[in-house]
Amino acid sequence: MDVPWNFRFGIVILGDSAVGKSSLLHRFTEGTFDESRQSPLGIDFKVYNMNFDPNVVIKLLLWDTAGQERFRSICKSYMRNSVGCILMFDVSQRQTFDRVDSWHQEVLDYVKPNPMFFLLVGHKSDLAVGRQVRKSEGEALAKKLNMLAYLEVSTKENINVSESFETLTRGIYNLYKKGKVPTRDNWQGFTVGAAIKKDPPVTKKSACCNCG
Ligand SMILES: Nc1nc2c(ncn2[C@@H]2O[C@H](COP(=O)(O)OP(=O)(O)O)[C@@H](O)[C@H]2O)c(=O)[nH]1
Ligand SMILES: [Mg+2]
Repeated sequence: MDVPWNFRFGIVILGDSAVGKSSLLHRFTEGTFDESRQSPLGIDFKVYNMNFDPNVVIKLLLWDTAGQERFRSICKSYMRNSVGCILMFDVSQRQTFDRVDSWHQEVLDYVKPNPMFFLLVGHKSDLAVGRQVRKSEGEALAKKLNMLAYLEVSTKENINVSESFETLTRGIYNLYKKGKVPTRDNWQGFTVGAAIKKDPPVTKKSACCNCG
């Protein structure tokens, strides 16, 4: 059933192959983790309705992309239709962390002039013994790249899974309320629902606050 929504955000999940992108999305939308599950090749797509504040429904269009080079060209159109990105690395594989900078730059170059807001995820935080990246390094990188936040996540142990999607969604929504997210008719990344367009409560509220 198609639930009425107030906002629609495109969210893309990126990062090197095997960092756990498909597992994270599957855990979030289906609630399960299966170590023997095969990752989909190419693109997987899920819809999730998130309830915010009273009466705000944000419809998330979630794109899972395979990290392999040969799928890059497909990924690009999904980047273009997204406003948010969960950029993931594996805390037990240093090289996936070292690649975050270039993923970030590549995405920004590609989506220009549209914005993209990032959440950095240090994944597989359950692997305490094999850890190669410290939490403080993840935090510092997210800060350096001006991302919304850094979270350490374990899909396996269900730690910070829903928090990841909520943190990114709420971050973007709050920026929208501050007027920092452009809405463009020809851009699918961030869409305001018809009811809100007619009667924008956010603008009215802030105008009222200013005069008080
Ligand atoms: N230890 C651990 N392994 C995980 C976790 N999430 C996924 N994996 C494993 O990491 C491998 C790659 O996961 P997958 O979701 O296919 O990665 P993708 O290529 O980025 O989509 C699989 O063997 C998963 O079972 C996690 O939170 N902890
Ligand atoms: Mg995958």
